[in-house]
Amino acid sequence: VVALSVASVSAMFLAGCSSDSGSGGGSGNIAFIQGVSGDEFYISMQCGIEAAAKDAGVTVDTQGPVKFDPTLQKPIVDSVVASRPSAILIAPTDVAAMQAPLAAASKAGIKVVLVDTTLEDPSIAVSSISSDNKGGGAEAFNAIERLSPAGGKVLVISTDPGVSTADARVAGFEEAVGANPAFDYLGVQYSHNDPAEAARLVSAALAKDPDITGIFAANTFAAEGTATGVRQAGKQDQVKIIGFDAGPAQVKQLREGTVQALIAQQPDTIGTDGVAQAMAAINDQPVTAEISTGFHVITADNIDGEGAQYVYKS
Ligand code: T6T
Repeated sequence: VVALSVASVSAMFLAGCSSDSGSGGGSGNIAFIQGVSGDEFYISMQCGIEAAAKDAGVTVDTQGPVKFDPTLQKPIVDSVVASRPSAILIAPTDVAAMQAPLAAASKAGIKVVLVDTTLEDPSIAVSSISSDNKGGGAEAFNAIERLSPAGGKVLVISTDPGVSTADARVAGFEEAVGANPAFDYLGVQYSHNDPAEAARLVSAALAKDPDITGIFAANTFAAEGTATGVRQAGKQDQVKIIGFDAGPAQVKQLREGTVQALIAQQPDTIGTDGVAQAMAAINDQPVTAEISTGFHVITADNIDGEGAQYVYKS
């Protein structure tokens, strides 16, 4: 067993993971490739992965591109594949662009486990683990419906097309909003995972349609920027915001009352499940092709109770 790399030890320390699990004395090494580095969702997932890897007695090395961008993630995959780990846990940044690099990993005999996002053809992976993204998107609309039963104009701020998770959340929202004629759906706009761009899009949307009643923001960065845009327009009492994810800054916006609900994922569970599937594949044991880890709704009413456990680590 190769010693735990300095990079992953310091990352574990920085991430503030609480892990006192023991070593199971297994063999193998796992590479975790994040969708983007510095994102609390993937930091929390890294905590789950490192704890589970420690239990299994295998090493883990974590890397991520500085932007959620396949042109930056592909070279990381290529160099990791060249280093021949036993398994790669990865959140592909694009359903199409990451297909060939990961097919090459699988062809090289590396067990690929998709964590969070997926591919156009996930059959190259031994297992795919994600939240119920479509269900979470539908729940976001249900929350807006409960907060504004009279209906009105609603907008979606997403990241980029081709990100499977965000696309599924948008699809779930669109299906739900389409079933309620009291709502006027203004469509989806893409913020490229940049909070400043999300804030700009929201400002422009509110200038065009000053009577927007609800906005669904499909991930952390979209949600942070959406809240900023609404606050800058002074419309926080009028516009209900539902954000996907539960990073600390998002929770602050929830507590301040700018955001009404967060659809939280369980990134640590996705990570531990990912390691379990990788270990099963490495040891020629049965794997589960698809695992859903659901979602949880956090509001001001439960953030100090059962909602608190779903807040991401930073
Ligand atoms: O929403 C998560 C993740 O599920 C998605 O695939 C990309 O964005 C996040 O990492 C949040 O920033």
